[in-house]
Amino acid sequence: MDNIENLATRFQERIDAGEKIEPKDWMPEKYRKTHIRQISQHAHSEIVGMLPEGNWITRAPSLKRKLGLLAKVQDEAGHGLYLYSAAETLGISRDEMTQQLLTGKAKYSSIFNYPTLTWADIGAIGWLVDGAAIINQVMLTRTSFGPYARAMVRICKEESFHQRQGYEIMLTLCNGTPEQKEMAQDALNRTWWPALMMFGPRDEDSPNTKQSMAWKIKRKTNDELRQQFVDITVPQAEFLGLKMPDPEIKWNEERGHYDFGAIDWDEFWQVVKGNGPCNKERIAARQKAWDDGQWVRDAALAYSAKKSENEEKSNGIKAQRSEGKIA
Ligand code: BYC
Repeated sequence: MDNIENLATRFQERIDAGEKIEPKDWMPEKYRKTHIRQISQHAHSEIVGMLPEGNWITRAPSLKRKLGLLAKVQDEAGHGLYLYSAAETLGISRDEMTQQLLTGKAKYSSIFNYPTLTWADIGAIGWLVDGAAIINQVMLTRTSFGPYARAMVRICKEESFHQRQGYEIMLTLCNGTPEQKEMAQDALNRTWWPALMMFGPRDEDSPNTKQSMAWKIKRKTNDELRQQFVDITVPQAEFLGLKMPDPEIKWNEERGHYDFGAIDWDEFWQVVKGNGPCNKERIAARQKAWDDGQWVRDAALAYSAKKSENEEKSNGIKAQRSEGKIA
């Protein structure tokens, strides 16, 4: 009989060898809990993330833009559903995860607690928010838990369409009237710092990174991914002819990276704790969706109870027939 220590050693050997861990494999309790936390929070982010963008579906400036945005928002719903399913393989139900979101026990990405004030915000979200998400999620296609890694492959393909549609909106605005360009600049100014915060706290303030790196849940640290995002995005802003809202951004030849200014970590933690500009509105919207969906859940449960009752009845009749009790 294997003791816990042997199992844990064997588990780490599998991780080190690059094997995927599957739901029925033995895993340390903390590995399971970390995944439930991260995957469910990721799922909540996808679902809550539909709200700021959904706000613009009826006001998109053309049919083409409306179709693109509708498709994107529907994709986010799909991402949330794959991720909830991946978390369910670890022994938590969808209802429990939803309750954790509604009661504030589970977080969702800080970025979705900011408002979308103009159409340019839809461009900035696609370009910067999906751009940041891809950098984080490409890493997660190589995460050690099989269902999470596999969900990420498809999600990344869709995110890359989202990023391009956002960048194309920005490009159109930047090639438009001076007012349109100003709108794009304003959206960049407001989205830039919150997008950098998406990667989480600095490595030295990140309590989960060390263990998550050892278990290959994370393959890169928060700061590494943030730097990668800055390096990719600054030239894209230059191509748009926009000014980065950070006077300290400068190419550092020695490091081979862009240097950038200090992030306002007080703002980040305030938003994470529920005090951002839209936290209350977002949770109220999710609570309303949950309450409005009660009749659907009731109907589905009633249908399933009736179906199993009918099946039991028909199995009973079949059994009596085979025993010759009835014709
Ligand atoms: N916002 O030790 P750390 C999308 C929390 S959606 C809020 O570094 P970890 C999209 C963190 O949870 C994409 N909370 O944590 C959708 C932890 O608290 P708990 C969303 C944050 O987990 C619609 C504490 O701070 N992507 O693309 O090692 C439309 C300490 O942090 C944030 C994902 O969810 C934050 N930004 O690393 C458009 C990716 N950052 O849980 C687009 C999956 C940190 O201990 N998640 N916290 O109470 C991850 O990769 C990691 O969980 C993180 C944080 C890098 C986010």
